[in-house]
Amino acid sequence: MSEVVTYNREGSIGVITVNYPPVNALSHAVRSGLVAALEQGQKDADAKVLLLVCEGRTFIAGADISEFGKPMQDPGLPSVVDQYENCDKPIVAAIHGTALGGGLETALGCHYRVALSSAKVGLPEVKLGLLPGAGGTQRLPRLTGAQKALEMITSGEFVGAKDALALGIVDAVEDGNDIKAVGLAYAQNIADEGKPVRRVRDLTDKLEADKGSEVFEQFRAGLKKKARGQFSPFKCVDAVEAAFSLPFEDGMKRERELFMECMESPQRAGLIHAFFAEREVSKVKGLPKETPVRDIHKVGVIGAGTMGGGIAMNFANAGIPVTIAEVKQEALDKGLAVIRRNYENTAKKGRITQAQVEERMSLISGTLTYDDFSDVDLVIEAVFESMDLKRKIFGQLDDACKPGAILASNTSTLSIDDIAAATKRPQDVIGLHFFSPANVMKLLEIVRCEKTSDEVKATAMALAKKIRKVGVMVGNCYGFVGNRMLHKRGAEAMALVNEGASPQQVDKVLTDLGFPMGQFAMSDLAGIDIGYSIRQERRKAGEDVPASWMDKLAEQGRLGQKTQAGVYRYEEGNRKPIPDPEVDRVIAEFRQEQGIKSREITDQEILERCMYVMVNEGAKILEEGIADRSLDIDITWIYGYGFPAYRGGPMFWADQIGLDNILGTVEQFYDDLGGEQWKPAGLLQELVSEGRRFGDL
Ligand code: 3H9
Repeated sequence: MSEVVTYNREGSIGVITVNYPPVNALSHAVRSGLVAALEQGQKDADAKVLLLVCEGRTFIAGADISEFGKPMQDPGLPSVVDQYENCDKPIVAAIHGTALGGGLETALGCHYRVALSSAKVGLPEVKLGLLPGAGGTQRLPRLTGAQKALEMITSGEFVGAKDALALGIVDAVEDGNDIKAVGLAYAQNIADEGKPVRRVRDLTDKLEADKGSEVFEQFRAGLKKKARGQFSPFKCVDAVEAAFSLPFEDGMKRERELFMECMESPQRAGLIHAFFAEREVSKVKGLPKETPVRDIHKVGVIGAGTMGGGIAMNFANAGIPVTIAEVKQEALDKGLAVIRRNYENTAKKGRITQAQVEERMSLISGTLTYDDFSDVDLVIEAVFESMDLKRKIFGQLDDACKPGAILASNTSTLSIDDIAAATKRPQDVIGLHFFSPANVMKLLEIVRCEKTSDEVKATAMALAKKIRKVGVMVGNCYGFVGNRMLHKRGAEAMALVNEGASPQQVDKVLTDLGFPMGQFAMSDLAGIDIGYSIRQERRKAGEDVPASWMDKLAEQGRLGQKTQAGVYRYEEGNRKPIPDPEVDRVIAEFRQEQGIKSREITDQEILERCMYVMVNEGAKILEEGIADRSLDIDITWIYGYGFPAYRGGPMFWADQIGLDNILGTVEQFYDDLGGEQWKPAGLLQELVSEGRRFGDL
């Protein structure tokens, strides 16, 4: 008897129960158990109707992702689902939590579906570089028609129980928490009414209605923009289309072929790495799971600029009151007005209601004095990058805030240890580095100081979750993980332009790789003054930061999108970067001043110089213990800078390219170009000599 799937009878209902924590994933043991329990149910003469129900927090959340990439053991899921569908006794699936991927496909193989109103269903395989491979692409459209099936399968988004009912995915929705009781009552009803088996595969009316529809071409065209560079979304459309053009059995065969193509694609490997990495980053090395966390009931933010405002919105969105401090009333009013406008815009798009706009705004207040921070549990400073200013502020906060309040800085480059030293509570100081736009980007880089207490670290990690961010714990150094690598890439991008490339050529290589925007479009978004003031700070600190044509742009007031001119120019109300001959002129003038003779630069050189410099720096970051694992770097880049998740992050990508290839090129650049950034990282050399990869660390 399987331990993870059991069979027992309650009255005339044969109950098949899956109990495989944490999410009842369809591992080999669960698949075998499902088949064995079904056989028992079929043989059990007293069972009139069968009920499939799960223990724990959720219905089956999908295939066991950790088995992908390894040889599949029989029974395969499509066969399990077929056996359920072919059963001659009616089977009811009772859904709570989430029925996802193979989980929903199993439920679709059952003859009736009842769900708790809190449940959600979805086919998120596309987010793993796959498509539903156990009949989901063939059965779902038979219930919902083409449009909705395509929406769900190509986006991977979940649908709430009530919507699922309206779409015909489930047959009934019940309030309450006791899924077994709900399932038993529903199954009893089926038994009492003598309802027959009802196989989704046999439904044809929705198929007839959408046969020959243009919706498939429309989806393909839409995906060319939305899913640029991705493999599986297009295969999802092909598979769903097969449901409309082929008989069920042939459609299933087509689904399998397309599923295997996805399974073998490197994008599947990248996305699955990203899935597990996202969960691993929450487990911080050396920070016990049971570390106590402090309650965060009220938050203060210093600075009502773009960053401060965006940070404040995260807390209001999570229902946490937040007070923003500014120096002048005018700046405060302006900042609060921008926040309101952002919420109003979201409401206009229908993503929140007007009542939610008011509710969130009511949680945000403004002040001109830190005296109002006497009762906050956490303050996040988000003023511009000046060490003198930040140290002054932290000294004042130390006096104004109650003991135990956490003092955090949103600095993107400066030493948190130096900031902490301006207080008498360095154990309560931490870096909370948000990414622009702070209310949108999912990454929160959490920077531990030398003296940050475990409790404060654990509180920051828990807080990230609460405000729906992915928190990555990193060590303190210039730029931490993300910006330290970004600045190396930025310097290289700038050097490539000095040598002869155009900003748009550099950006195109990066967007072709899958970044949503290139280095220079990103500078325009963040504001050219930010990089400029960082360079000026470093120059002030005595570092040798070379002059650049970007300094000239900043000095001319071309600050990026906010002034409608930066490295590119922008039209009113449009964020699309447009190449500007004026910038070409500034670059040409700069080359002339520096005595640089420009040369033709290939896209391959741009790719290698922009990306390998990051990988080499990432290796140094690992060597120094600034990041604990290469997956921390991968997640930082996926969620902070839009690194294409289907390439798994820069370090995973490097493993795919081959570290020996990368080291060879890095060594070549070190010889040809020189510079500390090209000095091969010891760790990279070590891994190559041992034939290992970052993923093996
Ligand atoms: C599929 O079904 C293919 C089929 O069409 C065809 C087959 C032929 N497998 O996220 P959490 C682990 S593809 C293995 O922190 P939450 C997860 O790693 C699959 N493990 O919890 C974590 O482990 P740990 C389609 C899984 O409450 C723990 O469970 N399904 C799986 O925030 C808790 O996860 C999906 O893509 C899995 N399928 O969210 C669903 N799922 O504690 C993917 C989770 O050791 N899963 N784990 O770190 C999810 O979206 C979320 O996990 C879920 C729960 C919403 C279920």
